[in-house]
Amino acid sequence: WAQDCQVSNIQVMQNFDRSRYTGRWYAVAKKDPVGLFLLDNIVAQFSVDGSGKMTATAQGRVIILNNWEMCANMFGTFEDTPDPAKFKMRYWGAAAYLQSGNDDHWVIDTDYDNYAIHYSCREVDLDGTCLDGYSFIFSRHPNGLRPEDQKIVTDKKNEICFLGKYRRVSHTGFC
Ligand code: ODT
Repeated sequence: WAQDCQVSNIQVMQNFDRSRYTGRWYAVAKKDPVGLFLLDNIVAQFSVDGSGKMTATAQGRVIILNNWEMCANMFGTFEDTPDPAKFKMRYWGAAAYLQSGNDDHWVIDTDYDNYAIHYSCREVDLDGTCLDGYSFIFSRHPNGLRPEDQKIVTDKKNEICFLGKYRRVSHTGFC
């Protein structure tokens, strides 16, 4: 079928359940945005607070000021939208020199127990496709995706028009 790659047509997780999404997720692959920030050893931890709002922390290796390598401690709060799988993520670092911002945060697909596919388009082009975006493939397992989840993830990478643009995210114990 012909893919139009319109950001507004991207299908997200149906009936997303934020409570089942809580806990630890290991990034196993990443499609970088312009001016990438998190390099590798990326782990995210999602929570739902007493009022039902989703929050998260993340760690990852970064290089700041061109050659200073460190482990970034990041925080995010998620603003709900009419679609339960689409959020606005406000994020900032434990230190002021770390990146901060406000990005879309869409959950494309997850089985909650093994894999999750995240998507964020930062800049939509005039033709409605994504000009600058990033995406994480998350696993509950630090060593990667189970073989049975790989086809699902590949199909979704294709659907969000990022197939072939991912790199593997290594976990070496740096963070
Ligand atoms: O690394 C990049 O190049 C862009 C990503 C920067 C955003 C990192 C902010 C993380 C804030 C804490 C939230 C954790 C949730 C992580 C889930 C998906 C990735 C944003």
